Formats: sequence, C-alpha cells, structure tokens
Amino acid sequence: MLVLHHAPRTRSVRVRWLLLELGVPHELRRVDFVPPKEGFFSQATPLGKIPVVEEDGAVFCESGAILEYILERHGEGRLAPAVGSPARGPFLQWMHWAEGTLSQPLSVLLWHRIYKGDAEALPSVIDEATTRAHRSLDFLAEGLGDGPWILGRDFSAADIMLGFTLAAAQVLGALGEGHPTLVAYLGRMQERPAFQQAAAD
Ligand SMILES: N[C@@H](CCC(=O)N[C@@H](CS)C(=O)NCC(=O)O)C(=O)O
Repeated sequence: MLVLHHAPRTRSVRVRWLLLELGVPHELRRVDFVPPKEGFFSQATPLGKIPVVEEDGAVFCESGAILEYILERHGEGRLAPAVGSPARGPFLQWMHWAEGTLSQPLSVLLWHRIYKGDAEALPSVIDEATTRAHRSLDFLAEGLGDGPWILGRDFSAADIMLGFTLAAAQVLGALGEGHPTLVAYLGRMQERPAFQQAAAD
C-alpha cells in the first residue's frame, strides 16, 4: 500500500488531498514539521523533506512528481487530461508552474518573515519578492479567467497543485483584495470535502 509521510500545513496536503479525491487507499505516516532554521533536509522522513511517498520499494519526493505518479498509477484517467490531448500541455504547465514559479517569491517571504524573522532589515528583498508574487498572481488570474477551475469546467490535479500555493500566498499576505477572482477560486477549492479533510489531518 502507498505510504505518505505527512505533516499538517505542508505540501503533503496536496498528496493527501489528491488521494482522497481519488479514493486511493493509503497509509498516513505523520511527522512533526521542523522549521528549517538550521539546515535543509532535516525532516523526519526517508528523504528529509515533506512530502515523501513509498510504494512497492520506491521512495521519492517532490509533490508535483508524486501527484503525476499517483494519477498514472491510480488515477484511472480521472483528474487529468489524457496524455497527448490538447489540454495536456496547459495541465502540465499549471502542475509545474505552481511549484516552479509561484512558489519561488513566496518562499523568499516565508524564509525571511517566518523562519529567519529578518524581513524588516531587508525591505528591498521583501519588496522585490512581493512584486514578483503579484505579477505571478496576475498571470494566474489571467489564465483562470472565469474558471471555475484552471482548465475550465473540469477540476483537475493542477487545481490541487495551485490550491496549496494560493493558500500559502494568502497566509503570507501576497494574495488579497488585488486578486478577487483568485480568492474566490481558492474558496471553491476549500469547499471540497477532500480538501477539508486533508487540511484537517
Ligand atoms: N518542491 C518540493 C518542496 C518540498 C519542501 O520544501 N517541503 C517543505 C515542507 S512544505 C519542507 O520539507 N521543508 C523543510 C526543509 O526544507 O527542511 C515539493 O513540492 O515537494
């Protein structure tokens, strides 16, 4: 059975959320998140980061890769456009963009505001990260359009990737009144029972 190493309010929420949406049986191994002040790869999981998944002897990390793997292995065609279909490109774009682009300036804000607590001494770093986050959110709002989901009518794993990052953006103060359609989009995700369960675990 698939094992998920999970800590609340971390990227493992994405994995738990997808597993619940798909109804895939799994074992949840809870770990305590340790704020990485004194080094990276220090979490109590097999690879030192959260999330990590184990199945049939494979042990691997990276939430986006884990979601793609789960879709391939357990998805039965659900929550992702078919490989080679026209919607597949945008689907992969948003799957990777959530972590590869939007998360980057948010990580700077998280690092200096929460982990190191030195944001007040670094106004230009914080301003630049905030501007980069806002530009990325503009790009996402444009891509979302009227939605309701990022690929239009159908909810997909790309929404799960984006949902965790948007929630982080809201907590960090980067997502707010300037992006009302994204706030509403996040609200739609938060209404889903699988999200509520994953966020509560
Ligand atoms: N890009 C990775 C990021 C993994 C990551 O940095 N996870 C955080 C928790 S959300 C973590 O383990 N931080 C602690 C550390 O870096 O030691 C992913 O999407 O899984």
